Parts: sequence; structure tokens; C-alpha cells
Amino acid sequence: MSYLERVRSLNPLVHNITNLVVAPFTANGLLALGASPFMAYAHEEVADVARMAGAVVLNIGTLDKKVVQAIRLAGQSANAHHVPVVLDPVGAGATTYRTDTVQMLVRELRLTVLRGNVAEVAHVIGVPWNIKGVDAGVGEGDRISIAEKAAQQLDCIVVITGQYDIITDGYHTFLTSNGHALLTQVTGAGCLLSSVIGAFAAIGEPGRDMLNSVVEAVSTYGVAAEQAAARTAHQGPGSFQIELLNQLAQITPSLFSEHAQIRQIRGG
Ligand code: ATP
Ligand code: TZP
Ligand code: MG
Ligand code: MG
Repeated sequence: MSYLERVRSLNPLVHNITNLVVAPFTANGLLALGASPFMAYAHEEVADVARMAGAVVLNIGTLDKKVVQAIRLAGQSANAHHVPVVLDPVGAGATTYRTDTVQMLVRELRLTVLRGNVAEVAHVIGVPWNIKGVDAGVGEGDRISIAEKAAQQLDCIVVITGQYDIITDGYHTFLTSNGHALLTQVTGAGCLLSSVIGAFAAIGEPGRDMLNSVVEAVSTYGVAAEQAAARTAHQGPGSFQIELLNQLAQITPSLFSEHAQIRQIRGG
């Protein structure tokens, strides 16, 4: 059974503490894929929700003190109960508050996956990189080395997205080149991917199985985006955004195998 089929048959509960820009799009994307989204923020309940979830996705997109505390409580509970944790460090590097917050979170929590653009991931590990708000700016460094360094340093899987995507545990590294430029015109395209990775992490076993599951998550999302673009590119980003939800629901393992572009560049 492919990881996608496992997601659809197990319908994992994905606890999201996300930002107020993307919450409905994220919940709809998870539902379309075949997972079960749960957005819960109250300090009184986040530990309980995280414990019962298949994965917890933590996103600092519109952070404030209350959200950061909710993220810490949910993350601690997930760690205590061996629930996979995905962190999306939205805008790390854009302000000192964001950078300090993500650096505190990676010190306190054990992550399963860190997913961001290159600037965000660089700032999580203290490497300078230009960032413009929540979008990656121009930088000089080598994206693959930054991903591998971050994965080794944080002892987790790191996904750096962009025109092509890097997925690495620090020792085994994959490049995927599915996706479409229209994804850059839809706010929340990265945040939804982080939650889709959460759904695939929920059904992965620790170790290589988890890495393979995350690679499939990233590529599945990219193939769905290509299918959506093929149907709507002439209309524009609004139609594309809706069609992406349709294609997340319609993508099959065989369509995935036909279109996935995955290359392993490091490790056995
Ligand atoms: P940013 O704020 O820098 O846009 P993000 O959090 O939105 O970051 P992205 O890097 O845009 O995340 O990744 C979200 C999705 O968009 C991924 O599936 C990625 O492969 C895809 N993507 C991003 N840029 C491109 C591009 N130029 N061409 C094709 N796919 C892209
Ligand atoms: N501002 C704060 S969070 C957010 C914006 C625009 C959404 C960012 O979503 P993504 O997935 O990084 O484009
Ligand atoms: Mg983007
Ligand atoms: Mg983002």
C-alpha cells in the first residue's frame, strides 16, 4: 500500500495550531486528501488534542504570546506521547521575535519535520539569508547544505521548498521537482504542504519509513498542483487554489507514480 493509500485508509487526525490567514484552506486541503483536521488553540485543551492526534503541525505565521504558549504545550504533549511534530517557521528571520521564538521551540521540542522556505530554515539554525516578510529572498548559500546541516543539527527531517524541494534527514537527501509556479500566487500553499506532511508523518514509522513518507507527501502535493494548473492556468490563481483541493482529493497512486519526479542525491 502506498503512503497516500495509508493516509486515506487510516484518516489520521492532524492537530494544527496554525495562522489566521490559512486555517480554512488548510482544513479543507487535509479533508480533500483524506485526513481529519482539528484546529485547537486553547491552553486548556491543546495537550489533550495533541496526545490523541496522529500528528501535530505547529505554525508561527501569526504568532503572539498566547499562540506561542499553545504551541509549546501542544509540542510538549506530542513529544511525551510519541506523536510526530511538524514545525513551519513562517517568517523566521523577518523579525527578531520570530527568529527567537523558533530557536526557542527547536531547543525545547523534538521535531519530526521542519518545513519552510530556504530563508526560514537558514534562520532557524542561525545562518543569514535575506527574507521579505514570509517569502524567501535572495541568498548566497547552498540550499542543499543548509537543509542537511539543519537536519543534522536538529536531528529531524528537513524540507526546504521552492522551485524544487529538498527533503533530508541529514544523511539521505532527495530532490523533488513537482509543483507549479502558481503555488507562489496562493497564500498558504506552503502552510498547507506542512499540514499535508503532518498527515503523511502520522502514518509513517520512525526512521527511513518516515523519510520516505515525507518524500511522497511533498511529491504528491506537487503532482496535485501540476494537475490543478493544467486545468486552471488560463484562469488564474483563484481557480487554481480551488482546483488544488479537487486534485488533492482525486490524485491516485498510479497518477502519482506516473508524474512524480524524485531523485536521491545522497545516502543509500
Ligand atoms: P514562500 O513564502 O517563500 O513562498 P512557502 O512557505 O509558501 O514559502 P513554498 O516554498 O512556496 O512555501 O512551497 C510551497 C509549495 O510551492 C511547494 O510544493 C513548492 O514545491 C511549491 N513551489 C514554490 N515555488 C515554486 C516554483 N517556483 N515552481 C514550482 N513550485 C513551486
Ligand atoms: N502572513 C502571515 S502568515 C501568512 C501571511 C501571508 C501565510 C503564509 O503562508 P505561506 O504558506 O507561507 O505562503
Ligand atoms: Mg509559497
Ligand atoms: Mg510559508
